[in-house]
Amino acid sequence: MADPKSTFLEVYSVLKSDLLQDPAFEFTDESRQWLERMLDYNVCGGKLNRGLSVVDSYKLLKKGQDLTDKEIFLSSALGWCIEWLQAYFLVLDDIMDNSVTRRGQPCWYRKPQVGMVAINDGILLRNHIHRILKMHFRGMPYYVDLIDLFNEVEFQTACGQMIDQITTFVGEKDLSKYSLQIHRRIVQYKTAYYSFYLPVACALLMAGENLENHTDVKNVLVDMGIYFQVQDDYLDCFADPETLGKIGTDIEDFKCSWLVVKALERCNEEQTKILYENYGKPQPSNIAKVKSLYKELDLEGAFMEYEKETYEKLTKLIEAHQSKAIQAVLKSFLGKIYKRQK
Ligand code: GPP
Ligand code: MG
Ligand code: MG
Repeated sequence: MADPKSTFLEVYSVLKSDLLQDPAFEFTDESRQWLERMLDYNVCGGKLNRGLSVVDSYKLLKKGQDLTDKEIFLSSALGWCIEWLQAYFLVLDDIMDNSVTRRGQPCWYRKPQVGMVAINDGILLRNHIHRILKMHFRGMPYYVDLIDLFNEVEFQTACGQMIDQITTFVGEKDLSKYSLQIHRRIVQYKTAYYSFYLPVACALLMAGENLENHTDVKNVLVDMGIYFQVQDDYLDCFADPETLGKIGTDIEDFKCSWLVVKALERCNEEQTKILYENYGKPQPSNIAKVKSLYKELDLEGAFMEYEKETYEKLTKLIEAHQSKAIQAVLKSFLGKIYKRQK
C-alpha cells in the first residue's frame, strides 16, 4: 500500500484536473496555466496536517476497519477542501498582515505579475471548495450538513480575522486594551474552528454522525486550537524563520499576540514604558528593543510553562471522553502539535 501522504497527493491531482476542466468556464491555455500555477503555489507546500487529519480521524472513527477506495478518496477530498480553505485564508491574510514569506517562499501577492490579482485568486480558491463539494458529495446524505459546516466555519474565521485586524488599528494604538481574554477571543475565531474543529467535524459527518451530539468534542478542539495559535504567536518571534518558513510580523503589526499580553503582565513601570514606546513600529531598532524585553521577561520560560500546563489539561479532558475512538482522534491531534517547531 502506498503511504497515506502520497495517496493524499494523488487525490490533489484528480481534484486539480477537475477544476482545470470546469465546464462552467471556457478556459484558454493562458487562464488554465494561471490557475494551475496558482493552485500548486498556494494549496500545496504546507504541512498538510489539517487535510491529512480528516483521513486519519475518519480511520480512527471506523475503529481500524480497512477503508474502501471510495472512502479514502472522499475523506481525502474533504481534507483537500480544508487545505483549499487554508490557502484562501493565507493568500488574503498575507496581504492584510503585509507579510513577506510563507512556507519558505515569497507570499503569493509579492510575486511579480501577481500583486492584487491575489485577491481574486483568494476568491477563486474559496469558490473551488464548493465546486469540489458539489462534484463529489452532492448525492451524499450529509451534503447539506457539509455545506453548512464550511459556511459556518468560514464565517467564524472571517469574524476572528475582523477582530484581529481592527484591534490593531482602530483609534490610537493603545496597548492597555490588550488582555488574555481579548487574545482568546481573537484566536478562538480566527484559528481554532477551521484548523481543529473542521477536520474532525468533516470526519464525523462522513461517519454518519450528527454534529449536534458532539459539542464536547468541539470544545476540546477549540481549546486545542487556542493552544496552537499561542504556539504560532510564540514562534512568530522566537523561531528561526528558515525553519518556520515565514518571517514574523506581529511586533511591527501591533498584534494582540500572546507574547505581548504576557509581557504586559510581567512588566514593571520602566519596562512598560519601553513596550509602549516600541511596540507596533516598523523600524528594526524598535523591533529589537521589544525582542530584548521579551528575553529579559523570560517569555520563553512563560511559554514553556503554559505549554506543559495546557498539554496536561487537554490530556485530562480527552481521557474523560466516553468514546475510545474519539479519544484516539483527539490524542492524535494533540500529539501532532505538542512542542512543534514549525
Ligand atoms: C492567520 O493568523 C489567520 C488566518 C489564516 C485567518 C485568515 C482569515 C481570513 C478571512 C483571511 P496569523 O496572521 O496570526 O497567521 P500567520 O502568522 O500564519 O500569518
Ligand atoms: Mg493575521
Ligand atoms: Mg498573518
